[in-house]
Amino acid sequence: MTSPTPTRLSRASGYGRPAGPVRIVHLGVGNFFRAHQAWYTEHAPDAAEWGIAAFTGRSPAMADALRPQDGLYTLITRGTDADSYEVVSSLTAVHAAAEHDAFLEYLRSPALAIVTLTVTEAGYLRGADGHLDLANAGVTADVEALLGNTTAAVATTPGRIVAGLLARRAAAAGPLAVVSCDNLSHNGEVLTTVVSDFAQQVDPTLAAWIDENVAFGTTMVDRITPATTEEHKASVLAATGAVDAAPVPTEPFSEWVIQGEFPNGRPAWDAAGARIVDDVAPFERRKLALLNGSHSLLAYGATILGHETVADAIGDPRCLAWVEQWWDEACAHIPLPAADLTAYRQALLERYRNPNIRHALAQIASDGSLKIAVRILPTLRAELAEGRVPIGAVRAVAAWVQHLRGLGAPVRDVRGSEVLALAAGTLEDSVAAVLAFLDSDLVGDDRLKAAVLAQALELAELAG
Ligand code: CS2
Repeated sequence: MTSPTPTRLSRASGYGRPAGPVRIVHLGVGNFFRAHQAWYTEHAPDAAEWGIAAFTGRSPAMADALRPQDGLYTLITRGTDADSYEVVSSLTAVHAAAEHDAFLEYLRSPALAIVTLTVTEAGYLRGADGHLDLANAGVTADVEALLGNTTAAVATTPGRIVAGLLARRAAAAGPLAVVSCDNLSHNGEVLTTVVSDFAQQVDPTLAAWIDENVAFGTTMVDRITPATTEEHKASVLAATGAVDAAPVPTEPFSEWVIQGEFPNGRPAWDAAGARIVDDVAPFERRKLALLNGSHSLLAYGATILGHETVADAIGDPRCLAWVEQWWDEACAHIPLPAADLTAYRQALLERYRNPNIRHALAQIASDGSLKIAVRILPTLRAELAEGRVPIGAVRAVAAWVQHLRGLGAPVRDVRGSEVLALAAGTLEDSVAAVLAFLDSDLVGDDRLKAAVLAQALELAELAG
């Protein structure tokens, strides 16, 4: 068999479609966005009319990798039996976050219709009360910068959005939709709150303009997308002959449920499989609890047993039993028909067992300080309110306690030093400190405290 001649992926060398006009700006050009929203845009029948200008987070690495290949990249869809390769052309431009003037220029364009975000749970900079954390150093610096000059460079997500909206208002460029695609409950509401709080600090008159012109959308997003490795680059080269510095591996499954208005239009994402609904909440609850909740449980618990990937973990009957127990508890509080939930669980098991998706538990373990609250606590609270101590949920919390104390995956957390301090002292001290950190109402519940301690001890024994 002869291999194809290697060619750098670019439009000039014949790959992809012509770039569409920029009508969407995206913040957070990571692998998930490229496997999900950019892919839906690629598959919309009107894709040619919808180009995306994507901005990186703090690291410009993705812009450096994608620019020489005109924003094109290969999506590798790894099924249980076969892989497929597809060049995605929906990124018209890729910028580093520092290219703030370019961001403002897009926002000044009346053609721009949508700003979307995948900035992770940490990007919203919420304080304990759900409002913008005004004590955060990045927020303070950005507020100061915009008070001096509305076009000054800013770095936080709320700061960037507010700067963009100020530029759009000044240019009288009209309405747009701003849509969060992060794994948070009520992500649209969360974004509205932090953006409004930020705007209040720099220009209270912006609130009325936002009310009139900005539609914040709420979405449930789902596609398991591991990090790219050298093996992925090599497989693209071998299968297609393209030299791609940043291919994206993903699974065949994909889901996007969207609630909200798009006052300046949107791609026909629904024709590409997205669902437009009046109320995204039940879908969001189902996904955050069943998928992300079990992911976090495995990320802390199964790594204590020595597993490295989701597929390894779910192949261990002990971990499978933990996941099933957690799902039983969570399902009692998800307002969807039982048959739907059963089918969803079955599909999740198949997705987790896909041996060709090497989804690292250590990657999922990051930022537990934010993820546990969204994924585990709603079920924990709901069960406690009904008089039950849910052992599946308790085990997830106990595994996080042990993770912070050094068992299993290494700790990588935006609130690193704060959460590591919770783990100091005896195990009993750590359990109390972690519960107090998660929710001050939980720490007074002696039955819960005892259950978390018991599960934490059991996990430590399993570690050997
Ligand atoms: C994972 C998610 O890393 C994590 O925390 O739970 O990224 C998960 O893979 C996606 O939400 C799947 O849609």
